[in-house]
Amino acid sequence: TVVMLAVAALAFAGAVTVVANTGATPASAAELPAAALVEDEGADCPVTLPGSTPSNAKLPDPFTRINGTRITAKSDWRCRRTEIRKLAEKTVYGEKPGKPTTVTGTVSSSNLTVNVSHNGRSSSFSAKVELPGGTGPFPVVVVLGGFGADTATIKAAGAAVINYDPYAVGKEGTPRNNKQGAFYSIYGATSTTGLLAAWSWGVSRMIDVIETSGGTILKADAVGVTGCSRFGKGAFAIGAFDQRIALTMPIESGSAGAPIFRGIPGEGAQSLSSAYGEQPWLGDAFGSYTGNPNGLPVDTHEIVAMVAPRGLFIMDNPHIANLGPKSASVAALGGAEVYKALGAGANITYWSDVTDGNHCANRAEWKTPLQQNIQKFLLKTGNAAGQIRISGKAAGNLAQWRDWTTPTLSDGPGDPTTTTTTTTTTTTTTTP
Ligand code: MCU
Repeated sequence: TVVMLAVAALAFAGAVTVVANTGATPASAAELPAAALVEDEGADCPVTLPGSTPSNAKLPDPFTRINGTRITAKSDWRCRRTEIRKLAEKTVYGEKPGKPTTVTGTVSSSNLTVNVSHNGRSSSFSAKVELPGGTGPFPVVVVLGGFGADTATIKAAGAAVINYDPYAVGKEGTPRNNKQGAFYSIYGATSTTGLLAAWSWGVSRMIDVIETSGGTILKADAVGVTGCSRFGKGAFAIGAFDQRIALTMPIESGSAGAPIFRGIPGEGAQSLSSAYGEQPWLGDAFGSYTGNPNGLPVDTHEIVAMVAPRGLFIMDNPHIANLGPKSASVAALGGAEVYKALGAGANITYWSDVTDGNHCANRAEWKTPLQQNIQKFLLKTGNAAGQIRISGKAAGNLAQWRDWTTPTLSDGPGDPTTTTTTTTTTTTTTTP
């Protein structure tokens, strides 16, 4: 079934653009794409990064490979996504290393511990666990920081909460050449990887522990992540960089979060140099792009696309231009094109249609979509379609930002570079 409602784009300020997403709506919850079983499904994809990329004032085409060819099949997305991941690591976030040699830990009804060792170095961190009512094992939402996320609604919906202190893994307030925290104890204080990728690595290691914990308390295949503001930047990167995460829910993330880098200067959001300089959230390599976002080979619509086809619920505040809500809406609309091409248009929600202008306020408007997203992607009891609800106060226009079209991707085998399956059947008939 394809749901296609008309776009009500009203021209006066304060209008809300509501789009019922157009991707094929799965007929039943059983057809929903599950989160992947591994952190990176494209780990084996060969990627040769270009030495340089031409300047581009528009958003890079998510469907065009580094070698200039366009993907034609849904199955081609796996390795195209890996290209985007590698480009994003190289220019935006810094490298997020895979699973270390040893990861051990424990899960109890009140606490989760992680011990990591790699190349002769080791580190540990822990996080408080809160269970909802009822009997486990429970889906779980990793909540970064202590504010902005509606943990009461999350628990009422039936999911557990892990209170993750990202600073234990990547501290703020340190200079770039002396980064601290459990990540940097392993990879070094001069690692060029930024805090968002380090926080991301921390969540991946918590999922490693949940996977090996016996599965009686928390479910490793029903993990969500959320956080507001700087922790919204974190939630966004965390969901993009681990395909085991079933539901990604950044809130009011601002510059270095959802907003397209290319739109930030024009919108008057927190400048790229301010966000880069305030904390080492982004990788050190981003320093070359703060005055030249057009030089980036990726933009955040492709970070949205890295989450596809998994559940994504981006919450934003249209009342604070410093957060770049227009630019965030463009990222959502651009990334939604990849969701649609994958037949998962109903799995993304962008919602900036809210009244309270306070940053990280607890908002009545988000309670129902929050519950619906938890039911759909974590509990697997619901199947509500995603929604694009962009406040007319901060509505970006994707058409202005792209010069590419969205392909119809086939369900069949992809290009030979990504799929090589040859079946030869020989039938021998012997006549007696
Ligand atoms: C929106 O996130 C950040 C913002 O980028 C910073 O400039 C400001 O200092 O803090 C915001 C935040 O995390 O607020 C809680």
